[in-house]
Amino acid sequence: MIRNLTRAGSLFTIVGVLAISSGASTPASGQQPAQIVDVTVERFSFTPSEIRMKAGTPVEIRLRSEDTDHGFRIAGTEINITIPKRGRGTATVRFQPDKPGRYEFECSKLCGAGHAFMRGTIVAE
Ligand SMILES: [Cu+2]
Repeated sequence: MIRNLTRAGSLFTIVGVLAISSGASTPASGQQPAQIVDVTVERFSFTPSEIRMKAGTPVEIRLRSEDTDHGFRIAGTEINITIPKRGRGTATVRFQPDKPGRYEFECSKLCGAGHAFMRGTIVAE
């Protein structure tokens, strides 16, 4: 499998879904470089399930499924995207909370018996 990713994070190749949504994020031009976090998604977990970041600095969360379609929803925000099934690419979310706090996320697509346990936390410090 060919991957074409730059370390800087400003350029990346995505096969599949690109979703950018955050109440706090700025327009595409003049964005701060984001902290990149790769998350593996599978029945019934997100790995890592805890993401640590600095408030005010954007984080770019790249979600890749190891099995079926999943969802990624951050409670209290408008972020809610579908993660395509294995082999269909990566879903990317940019998130930039202004204030320190804990932001809970969960799978938003019914994926089986353990669906309700697919949760995690973003800790903005
Ligand atoms: Cu699910």
